[in-house]
Amino acid sequence: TKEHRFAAVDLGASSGRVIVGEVAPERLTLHEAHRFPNRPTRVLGTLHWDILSLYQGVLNGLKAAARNTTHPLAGIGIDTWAVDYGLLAADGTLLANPVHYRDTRTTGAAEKVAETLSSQALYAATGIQHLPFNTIYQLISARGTPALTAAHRLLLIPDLISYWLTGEPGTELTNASTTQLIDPLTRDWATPVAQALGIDLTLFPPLRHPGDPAGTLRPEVLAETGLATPVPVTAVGSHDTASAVVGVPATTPDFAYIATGTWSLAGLELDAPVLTEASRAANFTNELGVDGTVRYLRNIMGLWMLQECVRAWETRGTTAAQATDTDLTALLQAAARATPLRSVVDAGDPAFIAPHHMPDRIADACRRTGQPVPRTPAETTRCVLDSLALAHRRAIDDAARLSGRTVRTVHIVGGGVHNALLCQLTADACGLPVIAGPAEAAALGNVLVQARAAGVITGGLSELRALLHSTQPLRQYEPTGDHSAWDRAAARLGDAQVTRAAT
Ligand code: ADP
Ligand code: LRH
Repeated sequence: TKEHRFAAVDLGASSGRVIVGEVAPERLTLHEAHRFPNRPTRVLGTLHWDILSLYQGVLNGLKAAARNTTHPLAGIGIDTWAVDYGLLAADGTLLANPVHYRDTRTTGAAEKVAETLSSQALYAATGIQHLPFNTIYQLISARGTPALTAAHRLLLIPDLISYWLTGEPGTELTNASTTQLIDPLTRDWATPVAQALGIDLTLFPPLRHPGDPAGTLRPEVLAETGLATPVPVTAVGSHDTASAVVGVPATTPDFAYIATGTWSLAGLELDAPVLTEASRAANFTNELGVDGTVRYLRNIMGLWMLQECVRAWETRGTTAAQATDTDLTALLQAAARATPLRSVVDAGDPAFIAPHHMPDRIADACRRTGQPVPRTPAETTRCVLDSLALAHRRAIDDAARLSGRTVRTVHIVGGGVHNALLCQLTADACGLPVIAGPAEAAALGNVLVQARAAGVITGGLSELRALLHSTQPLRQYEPTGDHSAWDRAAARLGDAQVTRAAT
């Protein structure tokens, strides 16, 4: 059978990549055409995405994909992180550089929203967990700014990249759900919420669904990348986590997933949202998934905590011995030898969202909870990984309880698959087998949705996942150790984590 090649543009908070997937009914192989760093830039106190440099990375990636191919690309799909957006003038000009969700401009916005709409009413209407940077809070904070006042159109980040490639505006549904402006029951705009908050929904172009056509590459993009005309762009699960969940190689229905990268997104795939008060109080989200599914999950700080520690240790100008210790592989080996569960922190705590001073903030949290303060990079790394594993277990237990489901297997996908210690600790904490892989699940989910839309493969999510299971390298971790040690570690954190969302 003939193979078809699809390019996945996958922009994560730590790196962007263009990955080419070769697909035939029984075959699926990936190769990375290009990877580039994603480094936010602070300008006059505001943290921005360097969006043009990211777009240049996309173009370079498509050029590399064109160079390495003997036959033409059958399509392109784009997924990125959620919630952020660019504002356009009527002629399509970008009015301001997109602001990073870790910027502090949204401080106080939730309180402002609560004056018009209670958190109960907001959750009942949208099913979205409270995160300080949800798009509604960004829009409330940006009210009255020159860019928002002048804006003719708002494009979420993947839709912005797609628009620059094709000239065709749209709003892809899975990512639109993270704005907190979508009703998870109708899977359409939550007009009453927008009206109550004075948010103008006409800024958003019409909704697109994963698998819908999203235009073809513009002539100047073809010229710059050397691709043969015409190359279609297809809407995929444009929220990276939606594509990553498609990329979970599950073979049974009783699985939980953890998409690990800059964030850990841990939860279940459901057919319908859970909008109960208990679910709101536990801060679970009902983001929309591919094929009518709901991604019932909780955001956990993720490997961001480790990335920021490493950055702090590097910039502190460490001694030669400590510098070797901050090399990621060496650091993880040392962390594996460190005392288990010596101190843990709440990896769901929004106190860890902002950049800078991560080792100090971790030390403070240990001190506050009466636990030993980690003294070395290895001890701090162990504390982060133990804490992530504990938060993974908590999210999966809570998701199962709140949705009435049973979990027998945990799938880990994303960059954390490369971290064997994190995978093992997660198996130990959950007391369940962990299947780790693929690391590039978002790119795979992106490619599979394109390939199905093009008619190269057929079936629902279980057929797509069977193809992943039979073609991608996976590694299984069995739970080990004394399970009650995790209960005791959880008890040290007290009730602070349970009650946070309810306030
Ligand atoms: P994002 O998509 O959010 O940018 P990724 O899924 O690419 O994130 O995951 C990035 C993280 O994966 C890194 O911060 C790092 O902790 C982890 N990672 C990547 N490669 C390795 C590796 N070889 N060993 C250990 N960890 C790794
Ligand atoms: C992961 C992710 C996550 C969002 C966050 C903003 O990349 O998309 O699902 O909550 O970034």
